[in-house]
Amino acid sequence: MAKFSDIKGFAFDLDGVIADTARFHGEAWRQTADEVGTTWTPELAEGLKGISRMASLQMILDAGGHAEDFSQAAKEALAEKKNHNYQQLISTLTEADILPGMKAFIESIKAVGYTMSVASASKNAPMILDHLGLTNYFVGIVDPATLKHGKPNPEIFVRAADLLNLNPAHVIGLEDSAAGITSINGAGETSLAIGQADVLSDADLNFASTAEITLVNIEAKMT
Ligand code: B16
Ligand code: MG
Repeated sequence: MAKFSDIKGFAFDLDGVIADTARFHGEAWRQTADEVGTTWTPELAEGLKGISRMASLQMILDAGGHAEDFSQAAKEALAEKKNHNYQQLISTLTEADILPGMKAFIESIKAVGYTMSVASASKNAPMILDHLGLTNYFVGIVDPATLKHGKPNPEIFVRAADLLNLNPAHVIGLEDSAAGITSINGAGETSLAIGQADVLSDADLNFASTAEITLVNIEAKMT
């Protein structure tokens, strides 16, 4: 693991790290699972975190043994419907939906002079950051439409370090998903996980909730 004094920037996942939107993705995918006849389980819900829209749909179809039941056009229609339902759920997001402690953490990073970028698999990320009033804190947002591979591939966190103009060794990546932690580790960044330590055991640093994330607490875990 890097030393805290080596750190110069932060690459943030969005859903489940900055905003409490992971539950809205879950709610919308649960409707899709019901529609296609796949049983919704906590394990399926957890495994979908950080996974791109079409790959998530495929996981839901596979979980119910329905991989062969839908044409490509029918799959695209299901994904479109899920996104419509999801956008309805997030349409009322405001600054109050920033996860506990994250606004203060982002402000403290800015005050110290570190840079920040966003590494979200979500095509809705720019709109969500706008709703939350956070867009201007970040030097850039990786556009997931330009990626060859989604999480757990390292590509998105490598690109997030590029946006910061930093070697990944100088970056901490923050994630709430197992796929995202694998992506950060593969990119050569320090991985900071938010959530259950047993599910996210590959992370360099584990925090149970966003409320505990401060520069002081990160430094303490890195020394
Ligand atoms: P969209 P993150 C991910 O965002 C979500 O965790 C995942 O549930 C979602 O399927 C994916 O974005 C794609 O989102 O359908 O809005 O493009 O956690 O990487 O910020
Ligand atoms: Mg996430």
